[in-house]
Amino acid sequence: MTERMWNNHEMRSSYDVVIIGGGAHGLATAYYLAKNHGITNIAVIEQKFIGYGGSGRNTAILRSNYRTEEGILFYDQSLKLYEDLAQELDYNLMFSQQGHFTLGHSTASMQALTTRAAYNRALGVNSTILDPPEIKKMLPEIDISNHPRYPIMGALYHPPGGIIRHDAVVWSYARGADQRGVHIHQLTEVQDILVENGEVRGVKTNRGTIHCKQVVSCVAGWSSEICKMVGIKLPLVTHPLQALVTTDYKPWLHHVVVSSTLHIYLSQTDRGELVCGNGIDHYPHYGMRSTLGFLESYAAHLLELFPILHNVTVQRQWAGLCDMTPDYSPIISMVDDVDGFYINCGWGTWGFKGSPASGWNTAQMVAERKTPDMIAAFRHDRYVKNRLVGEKAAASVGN
Ligand code: PYC
Repeated sequence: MTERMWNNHEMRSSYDVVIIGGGAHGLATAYYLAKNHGITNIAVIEQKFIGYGGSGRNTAILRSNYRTEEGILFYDQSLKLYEDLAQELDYNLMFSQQGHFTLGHSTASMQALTTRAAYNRALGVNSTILDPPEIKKMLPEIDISNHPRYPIMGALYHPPGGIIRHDAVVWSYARGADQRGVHIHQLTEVQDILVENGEVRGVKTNRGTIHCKQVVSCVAGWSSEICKMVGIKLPLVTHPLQALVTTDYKPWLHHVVVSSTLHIYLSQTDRGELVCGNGIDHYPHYGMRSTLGFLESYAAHLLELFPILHNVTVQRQWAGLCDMTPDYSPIISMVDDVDGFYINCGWGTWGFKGSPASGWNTAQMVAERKTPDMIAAFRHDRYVKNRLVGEKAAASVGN
């Protein structure tokens, strides 16, 4: 009989910590709480099934070539945790540090990419600028001629960037947490968060009330709804982001390629499929349906970069939700007015790549009841204190 990766448990009437959201952030937080801090009386509650949200819908791209010191150091920690994750969790995560190109098609974007390369290198992250012939050497199928509407002027090349199998990351964090005693409750929907005298007392769910003194919200696109339950208003706007996957082809693309001007990114998995994604849809929405408009515009833009793809077959397309913050940096924060409530959200279009560092630091914050230095800049009240951490320039695509 196939061994189950995690177990079903009766829901206890109380836990030390309840984590809302069974995606990579929630599960990584549970795993590191158990592994790093010995806190195991934890419930992870998920309204659908684990990995149903952004963790199962992203395009599995990893990188740390951000723009701000805070962002670069945080995503560098995340990438380093990813480097050891398959070994640590004893699971084949199909991790491939194949290198990541961000193409520049204008003088302004080349200036922005050059600044990022310099900031990255100053903080020990490997990034460099390549000219079109150097790009062509590594991506022989790319069109570097003057024929496309936006000819390629250069690229930010980031060798440690790459891809991983996203669902395997979710499953293996779930298994690692389960093995350490964490309970994972799927199909469990939060209806309210109980607070008395400014302190968390529990979570009301469709399966009964759980008493606890600490609650962590890791629900990405649904964060505004959960935070409303404890009276916190966040400057988040939720947008869909669409992606697609083709049928499988002989390996020909050996690096991740991103063009912010053309609003596209793509990579090829070890199974041969091309995984392709877009910027966010321009309307705030909670819908997760993909559209024909996306498919048409994506195909047109993709063919400008790679004309050889005129015959590919799309296998599937989908959408996920992105919880966008005004400065494009996440919110990982304690809340002064609600003791025991922690927010982990605002991941925008790059939550998946941040999940190990997010889990690591959120776990530390919960265990020590104080904010680790690594995430001190990501407090929720930075928007009213005018301490933004502007990462828009590091977005893969112009959102
Ligand atoms: O920021 O690397 C990124 C990214 C990939 C897909 C969406 N965003």
